[in-house]
Amino acid sequence: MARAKIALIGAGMIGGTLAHICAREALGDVVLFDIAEGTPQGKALDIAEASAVFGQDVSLKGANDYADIAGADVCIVTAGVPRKPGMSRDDLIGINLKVMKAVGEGIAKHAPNAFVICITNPLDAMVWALQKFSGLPKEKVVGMAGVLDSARFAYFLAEKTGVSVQDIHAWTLGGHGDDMVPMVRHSTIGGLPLPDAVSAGFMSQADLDAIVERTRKGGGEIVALLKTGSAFYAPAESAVAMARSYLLDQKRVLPCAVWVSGQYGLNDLYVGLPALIGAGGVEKIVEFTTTEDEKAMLAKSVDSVKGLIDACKQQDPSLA
Ligand code: A3D
Repeated sequence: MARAKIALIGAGMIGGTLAHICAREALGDVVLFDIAEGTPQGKALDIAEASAVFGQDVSLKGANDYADIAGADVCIVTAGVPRKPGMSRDDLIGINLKVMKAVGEGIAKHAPNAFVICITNPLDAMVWALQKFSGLPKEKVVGMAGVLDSARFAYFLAEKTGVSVQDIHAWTLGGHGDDMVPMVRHSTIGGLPLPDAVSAGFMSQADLDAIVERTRKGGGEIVALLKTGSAFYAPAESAVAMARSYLLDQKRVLPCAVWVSGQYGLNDLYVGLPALIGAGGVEKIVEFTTTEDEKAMLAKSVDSVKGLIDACKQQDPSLA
């Protein structure tokens, strides 16, 4: 059987890391696409040479022409610019919206059957715009943010409690901004919901509150340390988890930015919710029970997403 074809649109820090992970685990043949000449070719060749050491027979190609992504099964989009210190994700709209238009048209023309994972920020607005520009089915266009935000939440919990990351299940819903919603009641340590884990002495309430706050600001913490860009290892791992679930029909339930049509009382936008990802793309959105507090936090986060979408519509009237 032919290997899957994975097109990585954007060959920067996340794109290169994605290519390396996909090749190492032979998830598929990889095409790295970028407007910068030489960068995708150089990274593809470097990883192809590494394949003789890690021992996988996948093909890697660098490209500056959309024709090279033809027939891709998965497209992962990181094209655009990342944050620099002092910038919010929202500051990126002007540049990245234009990039989404070019990328959406390229995917529509050459890989219309692909499962598309957007990573470009501001995520919830860019995935919305990418779906509009590409015209691909909404269940085949998703955004990666929740897996990353939830991974940060899980890691901080593991670090504080000393429990293996494998036995921590953390959920972060809503938009990918500082008002994202870490779901404390639905996240578990060894099966214990976090409030019960506090009662059982795994950590104090103050520790848990600090972790929730650190999770919300997790992206900014890395930007401040790196100074020249944003996180790339954990974002790449997170997107590969989503691509793998689609390609292998694993039907994992992962927090992703998905199109809502009534779930959680929301309509007509992309927002981070638990989604079952299988061969059909987003096959189901899982609805958690929510308290009044959780509903209010989600509503606040959704308001921020709506604000970003309005800003996109103002910048590009064809989206209105
Ligand atoms: P970077 O290393 O700058 O790579 C971006 C690449 O996009 C560069 O190689 C550019 O040449 C390329 N590019 C620019 N315009 C185009 C175009 N029109 N077509 C094709 N390629 C183009 O950035 P990065 O890889 O660190 O980050 C990429 C994006 O992901 C940024 O928008 C980040 O803000 C975003 N990001 C999102 C998350 C989420 O959790 C959602 C996390 C981390 C980064």
